[in-house]
Amino acid sequence: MDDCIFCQIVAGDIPSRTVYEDDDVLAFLDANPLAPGHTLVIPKDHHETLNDLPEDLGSEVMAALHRLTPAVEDAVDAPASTVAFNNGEAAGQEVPHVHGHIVPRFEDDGGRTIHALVS
Ligand code: D5M
Repeated sequence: MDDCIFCQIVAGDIPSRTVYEDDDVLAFLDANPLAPGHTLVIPKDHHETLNDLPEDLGSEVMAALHRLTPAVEDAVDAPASTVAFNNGEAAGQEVPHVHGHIVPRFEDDGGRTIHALVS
């Protein structure tokens, strides 16, 4: 999709800070982080929401989230993280290309980050 910002990142037309990449999945740092290490995990192919995502590709995204979540936590010394998808515009999804958020969480963050993610 030419006008999709995440497709442009996949194509290398917009810079991003890559965290992980394989044939099907890309992970990069969020440009507007809710916490240090806030990472987005996307399928390289364009699908707007989880509802549109083929099951096998959803499994690839989930496998990447599973591997990356502890690595991101370790990288920023976070004891926990919020892992979530805003799925559809009414749910707060601003970029219409499926993406999972890994938001590192800290003992003293007061739960603010999850409220921002779902607002
Ligand atoms: O989250 C969309 C997220 O995408 C939001 O946290 C900012 C992030 N974003 C937007 N543009 C970029 C670029 N160019 N690089 C990295 N991150 C970006 P949503 O769940 O759709 O509200």
